[in-house]
Amino acid sequence: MVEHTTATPIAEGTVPWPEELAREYTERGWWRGRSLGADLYEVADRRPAQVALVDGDVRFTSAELMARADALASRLVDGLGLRREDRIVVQLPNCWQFVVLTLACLRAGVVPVMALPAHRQAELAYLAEHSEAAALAVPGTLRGFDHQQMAAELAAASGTLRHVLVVGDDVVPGHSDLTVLCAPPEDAAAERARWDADQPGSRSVAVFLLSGGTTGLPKLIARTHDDYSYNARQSAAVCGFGPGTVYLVSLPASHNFPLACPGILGALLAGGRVVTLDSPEAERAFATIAAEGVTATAAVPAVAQRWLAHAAEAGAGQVASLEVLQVGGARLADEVARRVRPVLGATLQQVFGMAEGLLNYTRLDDPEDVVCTTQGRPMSEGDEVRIVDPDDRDLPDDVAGALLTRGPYTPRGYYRAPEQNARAFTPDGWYRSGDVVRRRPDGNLVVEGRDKDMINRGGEKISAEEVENVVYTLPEVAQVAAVAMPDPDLGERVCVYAVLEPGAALTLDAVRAAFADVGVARFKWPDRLELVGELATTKVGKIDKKALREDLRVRLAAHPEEDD
Ligand code: OOB
Repeated sequence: MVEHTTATPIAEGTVPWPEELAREYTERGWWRGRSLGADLYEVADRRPAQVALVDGDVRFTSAELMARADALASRLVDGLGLRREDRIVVQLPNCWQFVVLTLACLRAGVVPVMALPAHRQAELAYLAEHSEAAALAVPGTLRGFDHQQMAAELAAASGTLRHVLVVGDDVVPGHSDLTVLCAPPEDAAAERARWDADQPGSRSVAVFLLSGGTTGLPKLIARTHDDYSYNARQSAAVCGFGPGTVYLVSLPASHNFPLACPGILGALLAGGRVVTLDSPEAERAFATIAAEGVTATAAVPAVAQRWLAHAAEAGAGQVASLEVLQVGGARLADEVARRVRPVLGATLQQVFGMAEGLLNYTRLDDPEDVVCTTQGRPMSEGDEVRIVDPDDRDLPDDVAGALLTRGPYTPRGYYRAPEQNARAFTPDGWYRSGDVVRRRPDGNLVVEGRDKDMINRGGEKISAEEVENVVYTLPEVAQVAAVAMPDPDLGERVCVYAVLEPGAALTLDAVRAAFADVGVARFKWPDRLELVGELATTKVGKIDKKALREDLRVRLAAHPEEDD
């Protein structure tokens, strides 16, 4: 049995906005100075009988949803002993329990750490440790993988994890059944009064999001009640969400895009309805859109392409209710963008966003040219954007450069990461996004590429360094570099270049086995291995990834069949 340590207060690891800006953001009404739970109740009180959440046969009105959230908040605190600011790593598929748990955390001031269902031991152990999490929420078994067993092992090895919450049929003794904990309260008014009287502060952390990742391990982004509420509300305004909105969440719900851009929170804060689905697979998504009259949803480009292909084959009759298709997370090709309206009959909205904050949207009434060839413009008057050259000098319109940003929903630093913060943020608080963009004279941004060492595999962000660290665990390997490999479906995949030790041999399967052993999410596993005698370097002796990508382009043209 591991001894449990007391978690560090969150405030010690966060970088707050300067006070004068916080005041300005509040005066301008961007920050409301209250908890997200209060915002949600304000809306729910106006339409308590409105159906707010749908998951298959499960339907909750907004009053029922909030009551369950309050009841769960009390059970987490009274039953499990969680306290304000305790962290809970949430690894759940899209399901109603995810929504109830998230809202319960917002009410009680327990902070969810938004992990992905694809994560495995390596990522979850790190997230639990870095956040000093007291609890972990998992599905029982998902896509043939026993998450409950993994969670039990993680808890046994952790110095902080005291509880495993499970959504599933066979909850093992010692774990808590989250579905049971989500039961309606006996006295909804009393539960509500309790949490109304005891709300988390508006500047306290509402959720921890995961960074897209350029370092060895993902960084945590502390989003406050003030800033995340604004993130969701302003997104909802830009996307025209209202009480008639039926929002389908089929991308992983813990990702910022479907969670709050406007996503689940934006739909609820607009008085609309959320429909959960645990996969964006075209046939099921279309059937759900038809059954529930979905009006808006979010997709990554790879999913949008599959939906277009499905509609081209099966027709778009099932998606007749769909008004807005948001696409973001990775660059959408202009040619694909142009097909969205003719094929699906919905308005395309491009979304260029980041868990770190800044959100750019094309507007629903933008001309076709803007919607199909740009990634939109910042959603808030408070967003500051600079496009700079390598010496941080501002560039004129139409010239591509590095995007820096600050604003009312872009935090000033990662959680407990002073070294990374020194690199990723300027001393005056600008976040270096690592994206290379060009601003058109009309203000819209076009994403031209990036200068960060990340691979964007169909919207899933993979840190090259993290991949390299796993490959380096292999004794056969002397030197390694992970680079993005172009892919028609996913946009990019992972290619690993390796120099082996003298006399050693290595196959792609052996490399992937190492990823399985370490317990790394499958989307990070290399798709291709290139064995070379040496790795090209730059003048200063760093591995020249640009040269490797060019080399890969030539190799792919010559031997495409080696692709796994
Ligand atoms: C979204 O958030 P993250 O944190 O997973 O990834 C952010 C990065 C951006 O810095 C950029 O490199 C890339 O993902 N990205 C795009 C893009 N949207 C995101 N690159 C090109 N075109 C786009 N439309 O991915 C995210 C967060 C909120 C809303 C939407 C996406």
